[in-house]
Amino acid sequence: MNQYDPGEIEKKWQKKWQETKSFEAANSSSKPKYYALVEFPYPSGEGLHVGHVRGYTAMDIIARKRRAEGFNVLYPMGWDAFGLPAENYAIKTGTAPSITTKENIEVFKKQLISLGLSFDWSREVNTTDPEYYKWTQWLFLQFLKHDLAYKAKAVINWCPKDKIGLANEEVVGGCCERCGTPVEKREKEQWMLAITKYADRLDKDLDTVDYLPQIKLQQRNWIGRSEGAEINFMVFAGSLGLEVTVFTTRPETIFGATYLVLAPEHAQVLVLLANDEYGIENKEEIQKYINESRNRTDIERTAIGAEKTGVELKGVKAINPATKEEIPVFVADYVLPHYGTGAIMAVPAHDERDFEFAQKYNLLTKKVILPESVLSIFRNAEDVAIGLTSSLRLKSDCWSGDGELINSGTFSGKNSKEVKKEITEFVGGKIVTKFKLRDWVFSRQRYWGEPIPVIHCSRCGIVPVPEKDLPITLPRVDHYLPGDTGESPLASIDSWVNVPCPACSEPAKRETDVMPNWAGSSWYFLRYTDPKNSESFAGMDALKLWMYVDWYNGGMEHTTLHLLYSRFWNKFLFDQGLVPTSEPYRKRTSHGLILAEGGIKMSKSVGNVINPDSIIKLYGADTLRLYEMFMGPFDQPVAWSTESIIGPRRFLDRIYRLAQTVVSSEYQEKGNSNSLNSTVHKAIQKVSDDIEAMRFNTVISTLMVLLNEFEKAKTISKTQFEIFIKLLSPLAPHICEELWEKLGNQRSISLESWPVADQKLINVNSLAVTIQVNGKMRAILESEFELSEEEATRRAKGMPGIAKWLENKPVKKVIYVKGKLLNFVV
Ligand code: ANZ
Ligand code: ZN
Repeated sequence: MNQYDPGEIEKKWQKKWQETKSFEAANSSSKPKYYALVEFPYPSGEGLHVGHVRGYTAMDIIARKRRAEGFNVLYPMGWDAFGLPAENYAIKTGTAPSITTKENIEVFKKQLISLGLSFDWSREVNTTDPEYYKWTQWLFLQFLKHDLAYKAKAVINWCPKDKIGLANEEVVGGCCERCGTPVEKREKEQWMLAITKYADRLDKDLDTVDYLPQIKLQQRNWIGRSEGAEINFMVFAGSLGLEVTVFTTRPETIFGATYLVLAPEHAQVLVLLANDEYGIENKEEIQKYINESRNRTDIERTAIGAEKTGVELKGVKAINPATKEEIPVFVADYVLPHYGTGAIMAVPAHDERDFEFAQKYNLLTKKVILPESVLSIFRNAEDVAIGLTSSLRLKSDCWSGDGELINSGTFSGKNSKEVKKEITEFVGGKIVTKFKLRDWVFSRQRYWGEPIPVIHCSRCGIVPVPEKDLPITLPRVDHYLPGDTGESPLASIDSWVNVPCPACSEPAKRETDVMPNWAGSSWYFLRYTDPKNSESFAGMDALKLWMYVDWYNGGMEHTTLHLLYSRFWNKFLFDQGLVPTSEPYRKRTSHGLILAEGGIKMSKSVGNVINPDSIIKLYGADTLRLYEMFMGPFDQPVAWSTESIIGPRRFLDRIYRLAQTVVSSEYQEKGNSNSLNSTVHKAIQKVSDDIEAMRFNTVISTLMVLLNEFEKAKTISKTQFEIFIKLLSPLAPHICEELWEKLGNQRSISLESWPVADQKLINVNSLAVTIQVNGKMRAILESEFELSEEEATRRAKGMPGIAKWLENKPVKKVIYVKGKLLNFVV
């Protein structure tokens, strides 16, 4: 053996894996299946990013470990290739996006292969391939058929630079997520997908999946379930009356509702302005205000502390249904049109925003809830009532918590939490659930996307393209720039646009909008199960075999976009009987971002982007993989440090050197110490556990410690060294294959089974108590001395691996065999 030469070794094994189809998933197998998924990349002109490498390597480690554990593993890869960069490049250079996309994919694929990622390349998918987007179009037609796709005038976020409508999720801090230009509002006809119809289940079913807590929380907040009440207020304008329905989560505060607010966009505001009979006295002022508020973002409008503005509707009064008192009515843009009912009852004493507004416009603030803390002060007072009234006048701040109701008629004295339903009924309202989630703007007036497969006929209206005519492919165009009025470049291709109506054969026109770049990724995980199927998007047998995805790792930035969208598509397809599971992903994790040196963002303009190719060339792919897994906790952002890469490289050099001694000496299986064996088996346990928990940095440090022990030991056995190589192989697969072969093994290490820790060996040097729950071994408790029953019980209960088995289950009995075994009977 000579020097460690990753360049040579890595190419050799990549070729072998490819030739022997080492990582192809079997469509029929006696092994249990395991579906490991990572987000497929957009093949940009910049090539692979070191951030991709982090997530892909992590799942590669899991996938390789699962294969070794005896699973039939699906770990696929593909291209999410529709999108703006290729189109913007086409606008600049005239090169068709299909051409640049193809070139970029070639580069990306070469890069991924050079990393030794164990993808099943036989299942590669490409969202821009007509054979793929045929099914994206077909799926759209299913939504259309079930009234979940519709066209509507929508005020959308409009990026004046990209000339594109943006979904709410694509607006970051009031600016276009892509180019940073401040977003404007525009009213446009858009295709929408009715994701709100699934809001309830998208929220509730989070209970059934294993996502990181912060991922669940973000989705829950985005969906924004809110339990409250709808209550009608009579409104009198001139001699006429009408009803305004408000949504409130605090119906119990209604006795303190001192004015009513309608969003400027509220339909009834338009009615009031349109008809002179309502006798609005300040129409012009109101109209001016409505126009001004149009360009303020939702966040600017609603943030606590943001300047509140509004205009009173002069000549209009509402009646508070609880107090029967007259209250004024305002339009104010801190009330949003698309949430609740777009109208609120304002309770300035108990709602911060109402309080700010009431202060500014000098409106009545009436307390109806007394916090428990204040209450206790007055409990002992002689005359509680007098005390309360004076305290109310003194205290001017706003209490948004619960407490005892006051000034609330017969409800006074009751606990605010307990009367929501009663008060709602008292004023004739009803209990309702609302969601913040909005329907998904599903069209773009651009070129490089899936054409929406419908035809507009002046007689028949919107006619779906017959399924046999799919795919509707993108025509060649000469100009990629959208029109200034915002229509797609497709609109100018007469030969493509003009078609006979599929229903009546009269001249009709194709829809020229295309789908957003979130379409293809909403179902790609389904296509991987059966990527070549030409009869359907995926066959039920393949879907039943592979779904659902066992583990999905991806970026935190996709939590409220792709992750939510794809759950929605999957649920819809489940309802149609087209997929076997209601949720697509059983487990979801996220990796932290990789930042440039110094902790700033990597960006081309700053010139601090690290190209994985150059690292591979200098140090090897195994080193890059190890480095990225070693940088820091997997879920945390970390800064790149080229200086630190040398550490993992030296580690591999040392392993390579040690292998030489192992290979050249006569192995003495019996000649090595028990203590070294114990260290090896502890490492098996630790590495196995840490890989499952994605603690890759400690996986590597454990292996580093083990290597130190090996180097110190006079003799190590071949078996011990082989275990070490097996443990390292998911992380640094090339060097491990090479050494495995050098040790005289015929079969690829990727076909070997995962080492199992011998619990007896783990416990040699330290005292160890086996912890059981109902007689089943659940953990090993190590200690430096013999534990008393009490101490052992206390420590065991504190172990996460045990706590989860005892959760909500009273312990009936504890059986303790001193220093050996502790069994909880539950
Ligand atoms: C009266 C009230 C009294 C309220 C009180 C709060 C506190 P969440 O929890 O986010 O659902 N609201 C309702 N519709 C609104 C809209 N379209 N735009 C802005 N605000 C709106 O919030 C529900 C509460 O937000 C509702 O309950 C309403 O104010 C306000 F002490 O009604 B509340
Ligand atoms: Zn027709």
